[in-house]
Amino acid sequence: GSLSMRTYWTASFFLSLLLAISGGGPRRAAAAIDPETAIWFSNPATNFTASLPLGNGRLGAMLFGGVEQDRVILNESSVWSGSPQVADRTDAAKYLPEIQSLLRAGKNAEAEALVNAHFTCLGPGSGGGQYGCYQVLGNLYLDFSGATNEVVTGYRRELDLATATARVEYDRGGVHYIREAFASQPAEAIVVRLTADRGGKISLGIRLDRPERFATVAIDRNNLLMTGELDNGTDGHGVKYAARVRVLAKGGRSDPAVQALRIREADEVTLIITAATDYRGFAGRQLTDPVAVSGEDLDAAAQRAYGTLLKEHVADHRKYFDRVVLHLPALNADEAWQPTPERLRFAQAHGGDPGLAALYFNFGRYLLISSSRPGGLPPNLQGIWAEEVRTPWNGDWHLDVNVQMNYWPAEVCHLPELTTPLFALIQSLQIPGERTAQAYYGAPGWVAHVIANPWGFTSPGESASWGATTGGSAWLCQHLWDHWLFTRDREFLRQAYPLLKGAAQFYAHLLMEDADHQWLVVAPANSPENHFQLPDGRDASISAGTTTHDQMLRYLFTACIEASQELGVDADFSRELTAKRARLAPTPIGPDGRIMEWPKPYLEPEIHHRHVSHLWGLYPGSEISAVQTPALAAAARRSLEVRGDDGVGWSLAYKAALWARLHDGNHAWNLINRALQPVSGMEIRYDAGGGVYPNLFDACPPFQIDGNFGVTAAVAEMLVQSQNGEIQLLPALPEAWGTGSVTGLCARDGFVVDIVWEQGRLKQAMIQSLKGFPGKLRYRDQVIPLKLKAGQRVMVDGALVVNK
Ligand code: FUC
Repeated sequence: GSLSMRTYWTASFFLSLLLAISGGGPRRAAAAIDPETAIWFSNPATNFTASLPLGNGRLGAMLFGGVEQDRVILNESSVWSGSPQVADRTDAAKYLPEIQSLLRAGKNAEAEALVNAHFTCLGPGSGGGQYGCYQVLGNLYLDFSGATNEVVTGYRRELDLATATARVEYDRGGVHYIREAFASQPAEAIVVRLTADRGGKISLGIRLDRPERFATVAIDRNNLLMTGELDNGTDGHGVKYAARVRVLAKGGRSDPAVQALRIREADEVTLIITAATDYRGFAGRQLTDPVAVSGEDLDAAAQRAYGTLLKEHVADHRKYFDRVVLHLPALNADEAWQPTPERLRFAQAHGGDPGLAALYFNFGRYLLISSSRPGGLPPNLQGIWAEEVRTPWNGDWHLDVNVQMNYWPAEVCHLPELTTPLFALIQSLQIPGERTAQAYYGAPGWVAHVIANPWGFTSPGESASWGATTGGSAWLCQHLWDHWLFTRDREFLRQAYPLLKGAAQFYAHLLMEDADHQWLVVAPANSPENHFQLPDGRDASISAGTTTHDQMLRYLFTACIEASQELGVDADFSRELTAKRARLAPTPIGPDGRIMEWPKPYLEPEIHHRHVSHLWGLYPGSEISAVQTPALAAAARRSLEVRGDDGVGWSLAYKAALWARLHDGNHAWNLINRALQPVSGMEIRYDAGGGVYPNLFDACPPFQIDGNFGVTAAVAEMLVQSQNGEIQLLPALPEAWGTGSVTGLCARDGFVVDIVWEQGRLKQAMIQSLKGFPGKLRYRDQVIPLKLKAGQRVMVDGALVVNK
C-alpha cells in the first residue's frame, strides 16, 4: 500500500542519513545492519545468555562465535525425556463433595488439606520420573586452535533479525574470516559456512557431543553421526534421537576420522546439520527412524548450493517477518550503532531508548517465527533453546500464564498461522484431560491444570498451593476464540468448537453455589500460585471461587455460546451456559478500591506477588475496559499500583500489557524499561529481578522466553487495540515515543492497520479490511464507523477524517 511504501522510504532515508553520519565504527557495521533489527557483540560469547539464537521452529542453535573454539548448542524441539503416564488419582472424585462443603463453610485450610491429600497427581509429578524434561540435543564444537597466534582484530558477531542469519567476522594474520549461519525451515537443516578472503586458510576440528546418553561416530571423513536414547522415567528407553553433521569443503583435505572430523587448509567449508527424533508428535503419528530421517534431510540439503539454501531460507523467514514494520525514535543515533549490551546499559542510564524497544519487539517476532511453525511443538519455557539436560521447571508448558504469553503477540503481530502448534497442544490435552476431569471431579468435558508436557499430562501438580488450579484449560481456550475473532476463519472455528465445548462442559459441571451470594463459583479454585490469610491467621491457597476463574469462565462461556450460534449447533447447551454465565460472580471491587483477587477481602501476605491473574479480565481478557467500564478500570489501576512495578521477567511484561489496556502509555513504557534491565544471574527468582540477558533473552531469571513474547505483545497493545468492537489507534503511546510508525498490525474482525504519528499525535492511518466486517475506529475521544468491503482500505488523518 502507498502508506507502507512511504513509511518504508522515509525510514530508509533516515537510515542512509544515519549511515552517512555514523562513519567509522566497526568494520562493515554501518553497511550491514539496521539497529532496529540487529543484535550484535564485539566479542565472542562466554555463555548461553550471550550466544545468538537461530531456529526453524523445530531445530535450534545458539552460536558462541569463539575464535579458537566455537561452540554451537544444538536443539530439537522434541528432545524430551519422560513418557505417557497415568498420574490421575482415580478415587479423587469421592472427596470433592467434602472439599466443596468445607469451602462453602469457610474452612479453607481443612479443604486444602484434602486437596493436598487427594487432588494432587500420582507420583512425583513435575519432580521427575515420567514427567520428563526438555533438554539439549547436543554441542557442536569447531576447534580452530593451533593455526596461528596472531591477534584478532575487528571482531564482530551479529544476528540479523530481518534475514534470520548470524554472522561472525574478524581479521587475523592478514586474513578476513567470516562465519555465517542460519536454521532453514525449507531445508530442515542448520547451515554454517566458513569463508576467508585468502585460499587455504580454513583448518578446523569438528566434534559433536552432549552431557549424557550419546555415542558419536565419524561415518567417514566428512560425516558425524550422534545417536542416543533419553530416559523415559521407567525402563530407560525413551525418545531416540539422531544428529548429523556433514562437511562440504572446497579445497584442502580431510583426515581419516573416528569420532571427530579434521579439515586442513580448505578455501571454504559448509557444515550442514540435521537432527530428528522418534517422538510421534501430539497426534501419535507413525514411529520414524531418526537416523534415516536426519540422513534424508542431510542428503537433500547437501545437494543444494549454499546460495540457494540461503535464498530459500531468507525468503521463508521474510514471508513472516516483513508483515510488520515498526519504527520508534532512537534515543541517540550514535548509540544505536553500539553493541547490544552497551545499548542496554545506555538505555537504562537514560530513562529508556525507544529504538531499543523496537529491536526487542522485532526480536520477539523473530523468536516466534523461529520457534513455532505449523506441524511442530509450541515454544516451551525456553522456546526451543536450552543447554542443559535438567532445564528449569523441566522446560515444559506452564498453563497458568507462561505458554499463553508465548502466543500473546501472534495474532496482533500478523502471525496467525504460527498459532497452530499451540492449538495442537490444546488438542493433545483433550483426551487425557477427559480422564482427569472424570477422576477428580466426576465431570464431563476436559480439564488441564498448571503443567503440561508432550506426553499429555493434565493431572494436577504435586502440591495444592500451585498445582491444583483448574484454570489451565479455560485460559488455553481463550486463544482458540481469539484466533477466530482475529481471522474470522469459520473452518477453524468449526474445528476448535469441540475443544471449547468440552472445556465449558467441565466448568459448567464443576460450578458450585457459594454461601454468601448464591453465585456460581469454581471450587476448589486457586488464584495462580498466590495465597491469602484466613481470619484465624492460617494461610490458604484454595478457595471457593477466584476472580480469575470468574473472568475466564465468563469469557469461555461467551465464546462457546457465540460459537454455537455461529455454527448453528448445541442450542440447549448454549442456553445452559447463558443461564450459568448470568450467575457467575462479577469481578469484585474491594473496600480499598482494588480488584479483589478472591471473593473475600482476605489479608494478602504477598502484596507484590508476581502473578496478576485477577486482572485477566483487563488483559488478555476484555471485560475490564478503559473505555466501557471505567469503574473496573480504575480498580484495576489501583491493584496494579499496589502490586508495584517490580517483578520477574514475564510479570513485568504482563504489567506492561495491563497498563497499555488502561491507556497509560507512560506506565507501560516504565515497565518495558524495567524488562530491559541488564541481568546476568541465572538463579531462580520469584518476585523481583526480571530483565534481559546480553543476547536479549528474557531473564525471569533464569532465562524464560515468555517475557520476550509478553513485551512484544505489550508494545503492540500500546499501538493498536481491538477488543470490544472498536479499533483503537495509539491507545497508550508514551511521551517518549514522539514520532514513529508501524505497519501491518492486526485488529480483530480481520483488519490490518498502519499508523504514522508525529509528536505524540496520530498523523495518518490506513485500515484495510480482509473480511469485510463492519467496525469502528477510535482515536482518543473520536470514533468513526468503518464500512469496508473485503480487500478495501481507507486512509484517515489525525482527526479521523477520511482521505479520498
Ligand atoms: C510460574 C511462575 C514462575 C515461573 C514458572 C515457570 O510458576 O510463577 O515465576 O515462571 O511458572
